[in-house]
Amino acid sequence: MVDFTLTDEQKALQEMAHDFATKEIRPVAWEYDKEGTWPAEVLKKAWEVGIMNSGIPEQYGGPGASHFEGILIEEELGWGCSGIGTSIACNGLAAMPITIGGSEETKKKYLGMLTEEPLFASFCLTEPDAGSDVSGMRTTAVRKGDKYVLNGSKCFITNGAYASFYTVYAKTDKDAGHRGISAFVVPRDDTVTVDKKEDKMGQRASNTATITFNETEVPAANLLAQENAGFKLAMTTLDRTRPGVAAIAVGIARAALEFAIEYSKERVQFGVPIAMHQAIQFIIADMATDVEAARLLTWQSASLLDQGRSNTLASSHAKRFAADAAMKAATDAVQVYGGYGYIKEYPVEKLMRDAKLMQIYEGTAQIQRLVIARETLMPSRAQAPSAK
Ligand code: COS
Repeated sequence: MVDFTLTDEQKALQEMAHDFATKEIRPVAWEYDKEGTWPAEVLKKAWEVGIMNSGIPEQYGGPGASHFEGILIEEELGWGCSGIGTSIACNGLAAMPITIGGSEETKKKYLGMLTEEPLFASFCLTEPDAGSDVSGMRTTAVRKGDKYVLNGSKCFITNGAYASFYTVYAKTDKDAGHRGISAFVVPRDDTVTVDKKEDKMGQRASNTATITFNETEVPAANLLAQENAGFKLAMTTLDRTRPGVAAIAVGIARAALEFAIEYSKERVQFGVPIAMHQAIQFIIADMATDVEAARLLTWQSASLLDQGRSNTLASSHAKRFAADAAMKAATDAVQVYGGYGYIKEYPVEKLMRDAKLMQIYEGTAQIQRLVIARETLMPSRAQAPSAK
């Protein structure tokens, strides 16, 4: 039997995350958006209540939440503010390659660091000339004795300016395309520079930086999985984290729907609240269906992971559909608000700016469609790389 009912524990977790989003995120979200303020205080509180690093296994000091529990939290964070939600969820992305490919010692050290105090880590894959085309990266890691030396720049790095360590992808064999990439844990030191903080259209509370590694040395033990297995490690990581991105998008779409419902009941035109007009009802009906459908795809993509099954296709379905649903819902919420929707004094223009990023980061809407097309036409037998 398929049952979409949450257990009492899952409901309690969802309520806790909703309560956090209501009390700690919503009251500051629009102000932080305006100023582009990194939400240090909110992040500290999120760490304290255990909704940051929720997926880190218990043996490394984390709450050990399942993937499904993780997305229940992330939908609420996205509902509160996707910029702040992205900042909270960022450690999960950086930690995932360590969880999958780190040695026991590496996991203890670096996953442990994140759970011992409110520290931040960033996932460094994208480069100025290597976005969707991961294998076009130019950052190099050269083995010298018992060390690797890294050189190169990574851009659009979430929490980059505040991270204590980075999970970095670099070429260990320049001529081997995707088979010449390796992944490393790189602690921040003086050779790591923060070159640029981006001034973004939306999700302005999240920090997005360019990070450069200048002759940065790491012990060979910081290699994740095997040498030249980094591309697959990145893909396996993204399969596991895209359900969380989809959940944040569901949260944005739900917020847009709620604002649109509320406003349509207050705003009177032609002598009745605009919610009485079929033109508005149909917009709201489509938003509501999209929220439900996006959530079900998201739940499925996370549940497959918890069952130990491949979710490459499901996570791309979820990420693509939920991101597009968030963009459409936010745009339609602006439409329901009419002229007021376009004004910063009202809440929905922020949602429209925020939603746009959901169609771009962790794999654009087009990359998701590419994965869906490939997986549908030629189902994959791709294997995740193992730990060292
Ligand atoms: N899990 C495990 N292995 C995978 C995989 C997955 N989900 N997807 C691909 N692979 C493997 C393939 O099986 C292939 O293995 P072999 O070397 O054994 O042949 C290898 O990886 C290369 O795969 P592919 O040929 O599909 O690579 P492409 O260069 O065509 O890239 C896309 C595939 C475009 C899907 C990938 O580069 C991608 O996801 N890009 C977007 C990156 C992204 O999301 N960036 C956002 C920044 S992170 S915030």
